[in-house]
Amino acid sequence: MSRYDEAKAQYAAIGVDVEKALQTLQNVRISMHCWQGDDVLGYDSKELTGGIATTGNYPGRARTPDELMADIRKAYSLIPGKHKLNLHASYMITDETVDRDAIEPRHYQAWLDFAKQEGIGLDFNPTFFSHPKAADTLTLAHPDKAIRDFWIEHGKRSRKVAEFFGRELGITALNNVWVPDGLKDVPADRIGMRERLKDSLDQIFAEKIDRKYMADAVEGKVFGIGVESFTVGSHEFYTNYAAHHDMICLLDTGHYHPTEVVSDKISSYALFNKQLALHVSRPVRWDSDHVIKLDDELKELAKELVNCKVLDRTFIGLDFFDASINRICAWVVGMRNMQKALLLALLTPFDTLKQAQDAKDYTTLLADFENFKTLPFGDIWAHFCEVNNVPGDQEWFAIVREYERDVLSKRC
Ligand code: RNT
Ligand code: ZN
Repeated sequence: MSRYDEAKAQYAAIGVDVEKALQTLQNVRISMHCWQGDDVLGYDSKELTGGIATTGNYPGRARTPDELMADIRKAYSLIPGKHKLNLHASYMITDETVDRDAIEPRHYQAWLDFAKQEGIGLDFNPTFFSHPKAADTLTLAHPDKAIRDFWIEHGKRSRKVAEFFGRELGITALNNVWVPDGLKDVPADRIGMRERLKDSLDQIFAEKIDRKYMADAVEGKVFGIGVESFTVGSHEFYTNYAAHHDMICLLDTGHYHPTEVVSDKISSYALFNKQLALHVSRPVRWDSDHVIKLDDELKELAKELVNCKVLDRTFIGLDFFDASINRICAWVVGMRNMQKALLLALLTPFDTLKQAQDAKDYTTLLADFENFKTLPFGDIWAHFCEVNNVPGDQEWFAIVREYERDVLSKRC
């Protein structure tokens, strides 16, 4: 008997159908964020602003679209399954000088071609940062109408790019709006700022676009660097905005208070929303955007997605940016960890556990949860890698090192 067959039998003994779990995992597309590859720089700006930051200067950052595409391809070759790529507007590929209020789908044609070649989907994000008109960390809530109008135009055009991707690829593209707007110190007038943000968003979303092609999301947060005291687009602001406009409130796992967890929010969103969207990140003491580890919260998050049965209506995207390590390694570890967390959840016999919970048999619950931890999950995961023709956990890293030696280290 192979290790996989033995492991499968052990899971069958606790009532888990491993084949079914693997089939479900196979169909989950995770959106890999292009911005881990070049430290969130993009192609139309020189520095990262907006209250987010990368730290470290590990060599090998992708400096051009060709380098970024090559690196993304390398990463995909080490990740089981077919996924999505998450693009930011600042990654337009064109010889023209195009300001953000002038972007058009054709400026992203090269990414569409790339997606078709790779058999992946695309997601999109307007870029409301790293731009002279966002230098004061104010965009859609800016007191100056001319600045707001510039960014409103950018927001409208971004939806068109996302729609183009969705239509061309036959895979719905998520268009996620995050703005950095906030203040360093305590505001005198909170509501005025929020009124302006609300009005700007109303203009951006005024045009109806078929949700089959493009889904709108808005992403809130607690604070950013330099805007520590007040964030216009807070969690409450966007929860309410999204609910009133039948759109998605995207939850970024790094955007809450330190003891607040997104895993606990999934069930509530599941009950009241058609679709959910996530930015999976790992906050370390603050919104630090570390690469996601297979830690308790990631497992809990995946557990909720599976038990709430929302996997097929959740846009799962990753959002971390670490410039202190090999960037391909960052992607591969993050993507594989997200998949591992989902697989662990899919291998959990929720029906049995629910029965114990409803019978108030918390003793069984505790024992079961702990005993599941030593089931041969690694053998199932190894099989999943094998059938997807990608290297196993003990093999992929050598390939990243080789690519680092042959390609990345030559980028100086
Ligand atoms: C910032 C948000 C946002 C960005 C990306 C680059 O705090 O998380 O999603 O990280 O759009
Ligand atoms: Zn995010």
